[in-house]
Amino acid sequence: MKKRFVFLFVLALGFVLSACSGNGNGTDKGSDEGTSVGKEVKYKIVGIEPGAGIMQATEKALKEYDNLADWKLVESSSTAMAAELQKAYEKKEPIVVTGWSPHWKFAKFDLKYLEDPKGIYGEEESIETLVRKGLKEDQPSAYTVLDQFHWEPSNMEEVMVEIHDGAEPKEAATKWVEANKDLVSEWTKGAEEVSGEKISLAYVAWDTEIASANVVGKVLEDLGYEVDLIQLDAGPMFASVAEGDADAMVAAWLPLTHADYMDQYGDKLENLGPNLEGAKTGLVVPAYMDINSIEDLK
Ligand code: PBE
Repeated sequence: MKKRFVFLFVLALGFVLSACSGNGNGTDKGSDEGTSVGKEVKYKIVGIEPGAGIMQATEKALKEYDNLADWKLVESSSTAMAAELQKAYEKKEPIVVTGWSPHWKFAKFDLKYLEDPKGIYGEEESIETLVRKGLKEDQPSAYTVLDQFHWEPSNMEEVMVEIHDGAEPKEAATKWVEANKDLVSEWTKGAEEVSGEKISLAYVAWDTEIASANVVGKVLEDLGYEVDLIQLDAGPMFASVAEGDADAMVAAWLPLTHADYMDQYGDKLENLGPNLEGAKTGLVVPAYMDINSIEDLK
C-alpha cells in the first residue's frame, strides 16, 4: 500500500516538473516530454545575411513545411549566427541555425543537418568561379589561374579553422598557399608572371568565401598582380562581376543556392565551372538535440 502511494507521488512530481521546464532554465531538454523544440527555441531559426541563398531557401521551407507555419527566420550575420551557435553549444541548449559546409563549425562542434524530405535545400552544391566577360583577353594569366583553381572541402576548411582560431584571413591564406605548393602549382600552370597589373575579386563575408577569396588573391599576388578584394553583399557581388566593376568571384553556390542570381546575371558573366564540389546547405542543429528532420521542428 505504502509503496503504491510513493509511486503515485513520484509520478505526480515528475508531471509537475516536466510541465514547468519549458522555459530555458537549464534542465536537460529534448528528453522532457512536456517541452517541444519549438517552445525551447522560441520557434526561431537563427539566420545570416538577408541576401544569402540559404535565407531564401529557408523562407521557402517555412512556407512548405506545415510544421514550420508558426516559425520565423531571424536575420543576422554569419559571424553572429556562429557566435549564437557557440553560446548555445557550450550550455548544451537547443538551437536551430541556417548552416553550410564546408565550415569550421563542423570541426569545432558536433553538429548535424536536419533531413529535408521536401528537398528545399537541394542536394550537393558546387562552388563555381565566375568572371567578367573579356577577362580572358585583358588578363590571360589571371584568367588561367581562375580557370584552374580547384580544391577540396578539406582544403578550404583548413583555412577557415585557422581564421576562426584567430589568424588574419590574409595570414591564414599565405600560410596555406605556402604549405600547399603542389596544388597551387596546378592552378598556376601556364600562367605567366605579370608586373603590377590590377585584378579585383568580389566576395561576401561568409566564412567560406573569406577563405577562398584570400587564397586566390594570394596566388594572384604571388604571380605579380595587385589584387583588390572587394567585400559586398551577395546581390552586388554578382552585379559587380556582371557589370565588369569587379573582375571575378569564386563564390557562386550552384545549382540551387544562387539560382536566382544566376537567372538575373548569368548571361552577362562567364562561368569557369566548379572550384569545389561537395558543398551543402541546410538547417543545422547540435548533435545532442533529439531530432533528425525538419519535420521534427514543432
Ligand atoms: N552560404 C555560404 C551562402 C553561400 C556561401 C551558404 C551562406 C548563401 O547561402 O548564399
